[in-house]
Amino acid sequence: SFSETSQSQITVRAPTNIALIKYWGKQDKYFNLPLNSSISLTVDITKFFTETTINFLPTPEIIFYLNNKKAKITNRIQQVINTIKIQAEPKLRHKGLCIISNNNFPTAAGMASSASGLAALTFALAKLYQINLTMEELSAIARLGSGSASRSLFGGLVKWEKGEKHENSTSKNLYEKTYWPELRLLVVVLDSRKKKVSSTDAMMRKSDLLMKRSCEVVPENIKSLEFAFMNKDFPKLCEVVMAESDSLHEVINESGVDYLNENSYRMKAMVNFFNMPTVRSAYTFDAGPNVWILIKKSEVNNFLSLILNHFLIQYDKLDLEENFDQGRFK
Ligand code: 2P0
Repeated sequence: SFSETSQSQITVRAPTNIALIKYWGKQDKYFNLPLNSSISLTVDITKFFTETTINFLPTPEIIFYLNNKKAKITNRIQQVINTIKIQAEPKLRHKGLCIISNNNFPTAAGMASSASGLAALTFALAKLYQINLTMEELSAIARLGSGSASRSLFGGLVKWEKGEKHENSTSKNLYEKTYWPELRLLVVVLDSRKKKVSSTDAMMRKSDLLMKRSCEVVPENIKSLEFAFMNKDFPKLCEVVMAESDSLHEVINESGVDYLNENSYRMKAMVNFFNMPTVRSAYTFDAGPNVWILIKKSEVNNFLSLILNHFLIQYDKLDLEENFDQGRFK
């Protein structure tokens, strides 16, 4: 969604997305081409989004504020700006930019802030410089900024085809969100701090397991997920989603990084418990400890009761221990 207040200012909101089939590993670093295709669900734009406002400046500098703090223009952001600017009218190319970007959720904590951020930036720049590109073309440019951003330009279930060059590594919508209206995504924020190892760095660690994942495991999982979606087979969908998340974290762990924390493992155990005897939810983790739960609307309250009870009991215990430490019960 976007609003234009004048020709020299634009405000855009882009939602985040959560990968069910994960992007991990690059075939080309400069163009940010992935090792494998990926599939995601775009999150409701009113819930988790980046809002970006861009103004032209009379002088040629670029000023960037991220979450109310002055931030660095990374090479990747610069690449997005350059790719769009070069297609603009010459009179606009010499102007500077003031970019103000805010996330309404934790930044760089494995909640896909780069996805919504770079999608918003790409769309806003294209509007500001008045260049006419299809959404697929825009998704290729957003990809230069951050791989997962390529998917955030679309709603519903979105597939990013890995492609083999800049022009055909693009995303497209597979199903609108109205196709399966019972689907819900819950997020449990277990740690909102910025992660220690960025996914961009972690995914550069090549291994046999990563190659096996991208060549064999992912293509099979994509087939199963598309089949489950076509048949609206929820248990099957959940099984693929959990297998995908486990496969990703197996590769990540092998490279010496573990993004999950103790509570992430507790959440996995709770989903497994909830899924007995029939599968009715799925966990999925990105490059962070926070868990996303795929579930049907009718089951949301049942699941929330389970986790609230569990964490309340944990919390009670902690509280007692703290009070003991402080000698209050002596
Ligand atoms: C995904 N992730 O498909 C996967 C799953 C994390 C785990 O895309 O280097 O920030 O900017 O292209 O998009 C996170 O990686 O990486 C990511 P870059 P990005 O959503």
